[in-house]
Amino acid sequence: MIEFHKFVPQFGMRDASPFCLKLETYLRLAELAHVKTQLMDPSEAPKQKLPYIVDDGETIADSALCISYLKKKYGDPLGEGLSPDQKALGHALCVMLEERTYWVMFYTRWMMPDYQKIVLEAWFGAVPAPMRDEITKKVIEDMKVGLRAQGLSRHSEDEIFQFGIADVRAFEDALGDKPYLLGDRPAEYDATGYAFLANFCAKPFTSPVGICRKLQAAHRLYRAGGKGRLWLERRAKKWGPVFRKTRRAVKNLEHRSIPINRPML
Ligand SMILES: N[C@@H](CCC(=O)N[C@@H](CS)C(=O)NCC(=O)O)C(=O)O
Repeated sequence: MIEFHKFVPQFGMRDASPFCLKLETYLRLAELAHVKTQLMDPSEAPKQKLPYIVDDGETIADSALCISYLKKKYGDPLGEGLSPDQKALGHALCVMLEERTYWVMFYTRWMMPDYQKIVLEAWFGAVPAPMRDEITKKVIEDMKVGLRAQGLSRHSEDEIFQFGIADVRAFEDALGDKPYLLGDRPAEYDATGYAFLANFCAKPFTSPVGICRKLQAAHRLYRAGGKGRLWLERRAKKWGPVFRKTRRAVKNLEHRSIPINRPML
């Protein structure tokens, strides 16, 4: 049996990590039986990141490497009938979401003060006070170094959101009004698409990217097309007031400088 190591459910989602939600969605779409181990701390993971799987004594870390292993070992039912150019499109869009758009999400959650408070409370709230302050300070400092090395934090917040909106629009345009990225049947790329769209639309986090009307429409389309194979994420009611407050703040930002409903870049 495949052992799937992921984070605990958070913020009304099965996983607030888009990479874990991607792999969980893939396992479900490919109908691969698995058992879940839900963790708070990825430091014991083979690459100190989640997700990873253990199968027949073999450990594979990284969602893309896991999917590639699973396809080799159990077959590729989601890839049947796809042409090389369809696969190339799916691959390129997923790499965009994972390697660039992800950082916009990361910035929103960990660098915007209102959300930073929420994620720190969710992940480190149980740690005793003096130690908690020390740990969270170090975590945020390390993240800042990471974001600077990656390059995103060298831009203004408006520019960061412009990148995010351009990315999700590219994905939405490719999705069009089809139920899945490449047509009527889900492909592996829909696991990534769904995981990122769900995470961008999730409460309490929002940003000009998350409230982009087209993004929400694409997410709705996925949920409808999924007919239970992809999930309708639960609404996290308790975050309502924070969501409303930050949504107002984001709307002001939108009016100030981000032409959300007009072509950008
Ligand atoms: N490329 C990896 C990315 C995994 C990843 O970045 N996971 C994050 C959560 S979204 C993580 O475990 N971070 C913990 C850390 O960096 O300490 C994959 O596809 O699995």
